[in-house]
Order: sequence, then C-alpha cells, then structure tokens
Amino acid sequence: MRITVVRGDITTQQVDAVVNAANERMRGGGGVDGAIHAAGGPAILEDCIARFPNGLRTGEAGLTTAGDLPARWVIHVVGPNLNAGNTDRSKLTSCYSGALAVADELGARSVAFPLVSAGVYGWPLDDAVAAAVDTLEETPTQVEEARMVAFGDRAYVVLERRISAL
Ligand code: AR6
Repeated sequence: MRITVVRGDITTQQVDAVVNAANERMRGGGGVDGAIHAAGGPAILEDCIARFPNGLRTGEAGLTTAGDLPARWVIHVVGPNLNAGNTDRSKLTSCYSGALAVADELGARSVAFPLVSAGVYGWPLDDAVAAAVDTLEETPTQVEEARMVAFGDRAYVVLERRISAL
C-alpha cells in the first residue's frame, strides 16, 4: 500500500472511501465530522441512525453511505478524546487498522484519512501523525492507497516528513 499526503479538504477527495473522525453518538458534530455531513447531505445521518442506533465505541470503525460525496462510502471511527482524559493510544491506532479492515470488506482500493483525534479531541499533532502513519504502514491490507489529508500547513509538513522517513 502506498501512503500519500495531500493538503486539502477530505470531502472533495476522489477515493473509494473517506474516513470520518466521529464521536460515540454518531449523529454528526463539528470539525471533519461536520464537514462530511454538510457536504454529503442528510443520507449520511439517516444511515448513521439506521446502522448505529446505539452509536459506536471509541476505537471502533463502522460504515455508512457517502451520500453526495465523490467517495462511495464513509468509514466512521471514534478516536480517544484526550481532552476528556482518554490517553489510550491503542484506541487511536485501532481507528486506522479498523478502518482498513472495513475497507477490505468493501473491496475499497483507495481510502482518505483525516488526523483522527488531532482536533477537538486534543491529541498532540506529532503523535497523531506517528500513530496514523505507523499503523497504516504496519497493517496488512488490500487497499492500494491510504491518502492522509492534511487540513493545514503544519499537519502537511509533519505528515510529509513522517511518510518520507518510512
Ligand atoms: N478535511 C480534512 N481534515 C479536516 C477537515 C476537513 N474538512 N476539517 C477538520 N480537519 P476533528 P477529532 C482536521 O476536530 O479531534 C467533532 O465535533 C482537523 O484539522 O475534526 O477526532 C466530532 O463530532 C484535525 O487535524 O476530530 C467529534 O465530537 C482533524 O481533522 C470530535 O470533533 C481531526 O479534527 C472529534 O474530534
């Protein structure tokens, strides 16, 4: 699998699946979650309600339609909320390995990822990047491209450096 990085907005990526940094309620929110629901339209929320009546647990991954997005699917993950005291890094890495497992079930070949937990949930950028890139590198998968989407220059620089060092 190639790990690539682009600067930009995950909602415009032409990939089979985009990953959403959701919360346990799975009913939308701010950050990348808000952007994905806004751009994808109400079909995503309807599918969240139908498939996840009790939400999703931290560290887990689950699938919905991508609605009006260019992608075919959204793979929702819930990263640990460091700001609420959740320091369990294994819950962050399992977001990436779990998303790849869902992508493999779907036969998705290209998947775009945000930096899970690195926004509202307060995970330090350097370690959010290390967890993302190292887990993607180590996880066996049929996915051909994992595209990290950097929403900002600092995230881009840190991602680019980590990927180049592989
Ligand atoms: N495209 C790509 N990356 C983005 C975009 C975008 N359109 N918008 C933000 N990011 P966050 P979290 C980056 O806060 O920390 C929500 O309210 C952002 O710069 O979206 O896991 C949910 O509903 C950062 O690097 O997710 C949850 O309640 C990264 O995406 C909670 O926030 C993640 O930031 C989840 O917090």
